[in-house]
Amino acid sequence: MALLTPNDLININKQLQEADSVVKRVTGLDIKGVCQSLYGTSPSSKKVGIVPVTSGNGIIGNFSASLHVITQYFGFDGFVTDMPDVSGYYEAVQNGAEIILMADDHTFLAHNIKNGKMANNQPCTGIIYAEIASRYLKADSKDVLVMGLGKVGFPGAAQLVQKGFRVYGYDPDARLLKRAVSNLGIIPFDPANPKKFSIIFEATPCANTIPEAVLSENCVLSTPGIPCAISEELKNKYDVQLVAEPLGIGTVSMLYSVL
Ligand code: NAD
Ligand code: 2YH
Repeated sequence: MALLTPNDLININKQLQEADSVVKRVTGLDIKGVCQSLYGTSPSSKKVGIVPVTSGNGIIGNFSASLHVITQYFGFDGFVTDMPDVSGYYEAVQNGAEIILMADDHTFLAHNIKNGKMANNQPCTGIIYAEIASRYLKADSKDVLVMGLGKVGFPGAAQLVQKGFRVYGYDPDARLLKRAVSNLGIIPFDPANPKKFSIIFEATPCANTIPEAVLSENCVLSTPGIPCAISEELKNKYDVQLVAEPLGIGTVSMLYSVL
């Protein structure tokens, strides 16, 4: 399981603003607009308690502070508890939190304690990045390439299938590729026999996963994967519309999904 580092989260507000402007250019909507349309909900400044968690590898510098910035950026009333763990949870509820955000090394959850709805970061991240990709205004066909069919990639691929896209998928893990073919009906993508795409969704923990042969001029690459799936050189060569941000887009997807 890849963990975020404090470096990934430097100046999250600027990273969010930049991501928002690419999302607007790609889809015609900002990130909030995509969430609203995807989940049919809107925030009305809900109180969100952010609870630092010390278990496993412990607290990640910038993590809770970044969640605070993200909640404010998207119009929620976020606050970070002074205490971590169980005491922090108690403090959040005592201070009127309606939604709790907390993460250990394996699970990052949002729990709306008023209506009981709960969200997991991985599927929510896959779904929103796939949704953004699916809304590309200049797409030249309904063909989409999905690279990585794990905990984030599979739900994203499912979202694209459900929206009627012709989904080509690849994962070097043959079991995961087979699962996506049989459960979702995706078309296995053979890197040795590539074709070009105007929409690509990537969710892997590896760099340079996008071969040059699949890139079309001005294609959209929507990717939560860390590190980035494409080199700066290829991005510039093909004028790729890159949607990539380390925490905020996935988090706001979780929040809208529990309203
Ligand atoms: P995972 O391990 O469940 O899945 C990753 C998959 O990528 C694996 O199945 C692996 O076989 C596959 N893969 C590896 N190399 C590949 C390649 N060259 N081509 C195609 N597939 C390849 O991981 P996950 O939980 O799905 O997370 C994926 C990435 O998304 C990680 O980098 C994680 O840190 C990141 N992530 C980012 C956010 C965010 O908000 N930006 C949120 C959640 C996860
Ligand atoms: O980054 C993570 C894990 N990869 C799980 C998220 C799933 N994408 N967890 C963050 C841990 C945060 C830490 N416990 C803290 O600072 O509270």
